[in-house]
Amino acid sequence: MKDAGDAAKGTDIAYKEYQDDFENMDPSEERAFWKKESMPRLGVAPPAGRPMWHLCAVLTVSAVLLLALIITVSVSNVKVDRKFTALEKTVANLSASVASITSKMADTKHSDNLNREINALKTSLKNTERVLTSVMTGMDALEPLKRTVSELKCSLEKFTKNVTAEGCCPHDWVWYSSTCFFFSDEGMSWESARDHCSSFGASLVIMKDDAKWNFVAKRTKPLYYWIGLTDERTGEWEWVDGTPYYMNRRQWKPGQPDDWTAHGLGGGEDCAHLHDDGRLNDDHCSRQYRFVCEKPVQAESTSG
Ligand code: MBG
Ligand code: CA
Repeated sequence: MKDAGDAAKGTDIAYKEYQDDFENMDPSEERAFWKKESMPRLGVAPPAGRPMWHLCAVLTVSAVLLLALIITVSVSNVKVDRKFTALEKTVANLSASVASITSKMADTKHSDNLNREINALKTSLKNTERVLTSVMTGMDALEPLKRTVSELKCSLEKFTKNVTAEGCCPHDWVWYSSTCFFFSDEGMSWESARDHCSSFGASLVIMKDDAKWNFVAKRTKPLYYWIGLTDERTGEWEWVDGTPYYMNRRQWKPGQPDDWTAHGLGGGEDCAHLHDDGRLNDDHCSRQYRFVCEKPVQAESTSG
């Protein structure tokens, strides 16, 4: 790019002259135009003082850059195309599995559990199709596509072999970035929520980056959910894994945290929850709010 920039800067005049020359040129001389200036040009005198080599250099550099650009775009398109084709094959295979399971199930007695699994698979497939279509219009769609396909794979694995495969999340948990998330429907105090997450081998969610925050908040809005952030232990805000929280006002509702005491519940407000817009408020830890747990994806056997 630097070379092209420098060359272009130095050839503004030459370029203008080229245009003038082109306008006045005899059409039969078009071929001669591409010859080096030093070469004898039959029938026509070389235009005095016109640096044709300069123009040729610019054109050559431009052509090389354009060629490089075309090659780069083509190569990346081929790569993306291959990935799409692979994804499409995966989805087709999964579709076939679902169809076979569904037809087998038609012969046997349906348990509620199996029916739920089948419906989950069907929904996942529909979502995958939708995401595949949207992939064609934007690369941002790749992350949800990856998630949907791997959730689908996990559901099938669990359904056919009755195990939670490695890299899969338990039923009703959501996979994101090598982590499984649980969004409760039930409300409870912050301490009970923390213990509940522990009983799943998980913890209340810890959100140290924006991507994770956005992922979680997208699913909690506009309801209140406890997260793994408290100042109950030391008076300083800290995550449930004991790491300090660095105050970022943009993550809190205006005027929060305020350790409000006028609620009449005793003490102030020591536990943080996601508010209706995905920002935080500190509240009395005894409030009965929903909660978000997280744990890393891992191999795990299911019973029954
Ligand atoms: C409430 C918060 C509460 C406390 C109070 C102070 C309207 O929001 O939920 O925690 O901060 O405001 O007035
Ligand atoms: Ca508050």
